[in-house]
Amino acid sequence: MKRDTGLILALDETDAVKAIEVAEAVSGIVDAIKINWPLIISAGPEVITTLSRISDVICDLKVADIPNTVRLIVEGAVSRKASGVIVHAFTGEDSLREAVSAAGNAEIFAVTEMSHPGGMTFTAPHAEEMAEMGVRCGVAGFIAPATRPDRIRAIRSVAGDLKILSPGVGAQGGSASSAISAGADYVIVGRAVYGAGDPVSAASSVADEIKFLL
Ligand code: OMP
Repeated sequence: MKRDTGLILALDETDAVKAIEVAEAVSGIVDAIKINWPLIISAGPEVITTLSRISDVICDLKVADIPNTVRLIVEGAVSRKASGVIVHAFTGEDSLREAVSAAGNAEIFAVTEMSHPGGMTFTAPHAEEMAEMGVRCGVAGFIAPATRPDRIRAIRSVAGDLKILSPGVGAQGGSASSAISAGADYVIVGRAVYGAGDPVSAASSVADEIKFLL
């Protein structure tokens, strides 16, 4: 995945036509487009391949399952041209290793701690342990919360040179510049871009905010 702007669009738009329009409009500003269940359920998994012609696509499937099921899901996403897949780390080492092996040349990003307040209850207390495990398993990087920049710092101290992608900017209250300053390589931004009246201008303003920090 390139790192020209440090911005990843979270395309949770459920109208497939609008989603493709937004993806095309911001493709020159974002380093990748992350899609999650809302778009995949409404548009079908072919949307992965369609979007891959516009940008690198990260499939945020938050995979959390036994190793065999993890393999089947990751292989399915990669065969449709996903460049990356997001999986939960809490499922443990065997599932995480299987994800990395099934991904081949695609990248696996492991969620260590979720960005919403509920993420503090069960994920945050174990986030560093999960990141250590992720390093051992060969993941490409981690998802760490822009809503809590101190926690990005904590994950960076374990992650070494691996990538950190931070959601929670804008609609969830986090700031892009604080996340990058705390050690994130990319910010993931959804509603503040695709839900804006002018998504191109919204994406540009996030990119401008962080360009001197990358
Ligand atoms: P907005 O809140 O609209 O910017 O969207 C954030 C995106 O990041 C959504 O697609 C979430 O599912 C995703 N996300 C989080 O918000 N928090 C997390 O802890 C992890 C993710 C993720 O894995 O991308």
